[in-house]
Amino acid sequence: MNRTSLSFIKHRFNLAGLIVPAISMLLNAGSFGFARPADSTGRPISIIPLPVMMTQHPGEFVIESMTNIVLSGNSRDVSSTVQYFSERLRKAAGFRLSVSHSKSPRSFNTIIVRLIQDKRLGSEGYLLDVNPRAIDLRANTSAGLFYGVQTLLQLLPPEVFGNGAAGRVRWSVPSVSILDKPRFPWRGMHLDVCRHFFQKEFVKKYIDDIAMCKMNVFHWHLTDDQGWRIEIKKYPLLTKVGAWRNGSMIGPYSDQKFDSIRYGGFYTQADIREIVAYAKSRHVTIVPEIEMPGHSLAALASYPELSCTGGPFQVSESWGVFDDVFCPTGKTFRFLENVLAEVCRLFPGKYIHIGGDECPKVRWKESRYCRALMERLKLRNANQLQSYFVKRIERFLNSKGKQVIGWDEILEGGLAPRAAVMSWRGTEGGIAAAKKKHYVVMTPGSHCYFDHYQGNPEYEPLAIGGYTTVEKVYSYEPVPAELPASHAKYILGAQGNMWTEYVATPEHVEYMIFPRMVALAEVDWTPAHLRNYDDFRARLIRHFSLLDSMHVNYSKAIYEIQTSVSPLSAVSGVALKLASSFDSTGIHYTLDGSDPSSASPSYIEPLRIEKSLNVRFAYFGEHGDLRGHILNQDFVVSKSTGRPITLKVPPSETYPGDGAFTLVDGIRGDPRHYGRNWLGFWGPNLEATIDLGGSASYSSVTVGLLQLEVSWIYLPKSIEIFVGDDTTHFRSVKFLGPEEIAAAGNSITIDIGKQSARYVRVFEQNAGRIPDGKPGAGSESWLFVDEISIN
Ligand code: TNX
Repeated sequence: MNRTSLSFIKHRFNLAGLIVPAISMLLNAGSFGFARPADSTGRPISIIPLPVMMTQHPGEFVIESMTNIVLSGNSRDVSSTVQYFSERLRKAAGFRLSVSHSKSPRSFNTIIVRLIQDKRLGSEGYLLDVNPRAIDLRANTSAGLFYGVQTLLQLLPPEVFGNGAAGRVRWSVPSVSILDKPRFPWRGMHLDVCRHFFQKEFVKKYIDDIAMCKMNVFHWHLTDDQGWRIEIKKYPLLTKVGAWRNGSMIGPYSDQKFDSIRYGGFYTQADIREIVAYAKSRHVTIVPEIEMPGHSLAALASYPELSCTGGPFQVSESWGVFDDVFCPTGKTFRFLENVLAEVCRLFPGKYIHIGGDECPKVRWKESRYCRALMERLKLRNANQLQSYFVKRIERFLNSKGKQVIGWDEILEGGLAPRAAVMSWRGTEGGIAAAKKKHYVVMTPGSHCYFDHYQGNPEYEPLAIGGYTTVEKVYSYEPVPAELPASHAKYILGAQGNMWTEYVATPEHVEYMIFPRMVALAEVDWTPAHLRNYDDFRARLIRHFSLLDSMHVNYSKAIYEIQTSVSPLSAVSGVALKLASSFDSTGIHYTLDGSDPSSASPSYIEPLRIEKSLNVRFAYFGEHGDLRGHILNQDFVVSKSTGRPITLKVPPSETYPGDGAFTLVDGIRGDPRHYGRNWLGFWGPNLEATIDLGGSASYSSVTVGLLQLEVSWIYLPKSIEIFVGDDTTHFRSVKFLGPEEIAAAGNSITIDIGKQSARYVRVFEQNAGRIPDGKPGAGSESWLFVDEISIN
């Protein structure tokens, strides 16, 4: 594992900004706004992604078994789209529509589908007109017709996405006129099938989900350290050896626990052809990714001679970044070219993704061969050697008529002449590439990583870290403000990435991508000035019923209740404020540890917490239905709770909690999530002084403890408690050394004899430099502190 634990924590677990500030967006003055048009049943029209232009007219068209679909024009592509539509209707409604061809179709009880030529629509746009007599769908291309059909389906009752269990439904479509087309040409979703493998059937379902969102690129991450997933005829060991590992990491990375269950799988070339054809029928282009030079342990385990050291290697059971990577020898290039030649034959799309991310240069620097090569090629550093690597592969792929795309590390050491860049470590890489007139796909970790948490980690399945809500995804603007307008055209669009270290099942993948992918779809499709989060959210809630019809396992984190705690004045205790971005009266709570229902008290004002207790709360809809999870917060109230507190040295900006108050807010930190209930000190000692306001008597101090060596977090070397009647004179009442601290569990109660001084000072000595042989050896260690209770 080479990614230092520190940066891992820093980037993945910084939950300090747990409450995402509401984006303020201007409401557009067009036909959309908060008051959305409704159909004759009162059902609001709500299409995601929001179309460019839509006007509603009176009346509706009702599809029934006698409705006729007429194709005007004879394209085979048109009939495949029509088939897609009638097949959906057959499954949902149980009747099959008749399809005929005609140049001048009757305009009664008819759905007319035709190819036209209309400059406004581009290659993916469509026109959809619905009136009580006919539905008229037109586009320049079959892709445009396909997107028109997606819109038509969303105009129908949500049961149209189900498989017939709906009972009696009136298949009505409100009268509308829509002109629509996408903002960006690359509307992507990625799936990592290496960390966990997903069967062919699920890959197809994933492609369906992409298409339903009017997205059009499936980035298929096929090779990595933990598994090689694509059959290559010339190199059978890649799947015989490289597709299997002897175990997998279980639980959080910091646990370093593994099972010993052989795990793996791969797609045969026949599978791949089948999936490529399936994607084509949904107007989705597949971009395969073959990782190089890093993330290549599975290939090296199969063919160790492609490494710098000769191996042997194992397909990795652990997640992370590894030092053993492809060595830039003639043998390696021949191998990669042969592999890529087969890949090019399988995938008809223009782009081949060659990875390029997270490639440590350790082995190259150690290798005599690499040093000599660098000298011969007059390369000044190892980054330039990576650049040489990528350029050489680019030349090969260009010769096969393909374009290279790679993660933003391919910029380091010089970008290959025609390569496109996928910007994941923020947007800087994307901006730099676009300024150089290279095409860019935006996929910054901050907004587009769907392996991050989307709700409060305490209630979510284990994830890699981060915190990316639907609202945050929706707020993403793919064209960076810093980029000169003349270069905006180099931004191809945005893509959501679904890495699967912590995601092992199809249901879990769905949970992570839905509904964030729906938000990203609108970012990619809808003109920026039409986007409005409140309006989107209202449509999203209706979209949930569509996902319900499809039995998609989606997250309801948008209903999550945000909490904040503040001191009570004059007495020990805190006030707990609950907030929902929906009407807060939907929040119901209990204080006795039982689960709330819609009959429990409604939240009206902040709750006064003056003794230790368990508060449970949840959001309930108008019909008393639970939305999201029941949340649960323990409070430990003591004489210090809510009292004024000062710190001699502030905590690190990475773990600032809610400032000093975090130590007296009545909430213990969760040892599995270093979120806002912990303060982290990287190097310094803790010196906290609490003002009890006088007249209190007490005899013990309890502090929390956290030790997690992989994350560089160590217990304090010593703890000393002082008391004082003013803020300048303190006397020591207890000192604890390392043995006593180490013997305690995750908190320690320190007996200090009967005291009544107004001020209590807690001093914790940082453990200092990390010893040799431990992760992060030689660096400062972290001291983590949560609640200080005085009794
Ligand atoms: C970084 S994004 C990686 C992946 C991990 C991902 C987890 C990128 C190009 N590399 O190998 O799966 O973080 O979020």
